[in-house]
Amino acid sequence: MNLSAKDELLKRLLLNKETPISGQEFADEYGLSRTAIWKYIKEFEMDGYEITSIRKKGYLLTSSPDILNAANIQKYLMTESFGKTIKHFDTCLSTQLIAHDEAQNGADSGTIIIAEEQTAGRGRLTRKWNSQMGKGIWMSIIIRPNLTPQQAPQMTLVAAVAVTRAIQELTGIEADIKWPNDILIKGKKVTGILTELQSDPDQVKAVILGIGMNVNQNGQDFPTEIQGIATSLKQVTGQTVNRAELAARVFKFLELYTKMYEKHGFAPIKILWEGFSNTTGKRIEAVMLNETIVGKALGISDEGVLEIELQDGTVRGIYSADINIRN
Ligand code: BT5
Repeated sequence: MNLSAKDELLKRLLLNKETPISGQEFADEYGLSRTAIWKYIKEFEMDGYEITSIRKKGYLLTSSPDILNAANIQKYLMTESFGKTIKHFDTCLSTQLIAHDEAQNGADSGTIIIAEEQTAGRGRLTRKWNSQMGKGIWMSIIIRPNLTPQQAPQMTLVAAVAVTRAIQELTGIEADIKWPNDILIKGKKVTGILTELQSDPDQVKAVILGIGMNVNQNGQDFPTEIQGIATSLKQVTGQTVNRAELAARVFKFLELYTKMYEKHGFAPIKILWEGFSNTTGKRIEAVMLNETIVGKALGISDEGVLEIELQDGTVRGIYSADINIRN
């Protein structure tokens, strides 16, 4: 996707911490004047970036206010273990890939892999996840709960409740959860969750919980094909949201609810989840790999399985599907 010249300039400054970016070359490349570039630099400085100008060489970013590195996030941390280890990347293919490697190499539960940009961010199945530089929170959390592989999909619901509570606490916005992994605001997706596993046949070794949160995008920042279905917290609140603080809140609730889940099972999570669900009681369509069914969503079972009442009164449990709400 095409970034605006201003976003592209910021991206280059963020990615080239050693090599100055030549204002003249950038101006030539984009057909802009030197003054236009200088104005962008002043705007970045107004936003809290510190930029040094090196004579005859160009601009170098020396400090950034809104970077998701350990130092910035840990300022806000309120947890025992989640977020104590944070590995931050300016850019990567997908934080899921890195987290899988880290988990394989014995990373502790609560380890976070977080990136400013993903160039091959992924959703469920083979879908893509748009992860623009500096605008969202793209992270994977390694959790080692005591679970069987059959129970693991419940971690998606634990994470959905944690994200929704974090958004509510920081911004006051009540988001909805659409089973199983979408967080929506006014029907548009603000966060997606991807739960992957490393497991023995009867014991989970690690849950790799991928969370993608749209935070500071403007509408036109999204690729056209998702502009109608995606939203960001900035679009909803009209204000830039502090990503580091939001990430720390997510860790707080994730740690709290993971502990609650391990200690008391799924029942308390189910109660919280149902309070945020936008599906319960509605007529929905569940699109699965081999079939699509329509019925009334009754809610989730004690295992986190979505229960749908079909026209003939029978109840079907759905383990994995895309849900569309029908009238
Ligand atoms: C998801 O998949 O919603 C899971 C997304 C998980 C992303 C995180 S980011 C950190 C970690 N690293 C990764 O590589 N992934 C995880 P799914 O339910 O399959 O939804 C994917 C669909 O959402 C796409 O097909 C698009 O229609 C839409 N989409 C893509 N990018 C989006 C965005 N930024 N905001 C809203 N919708 C988006």
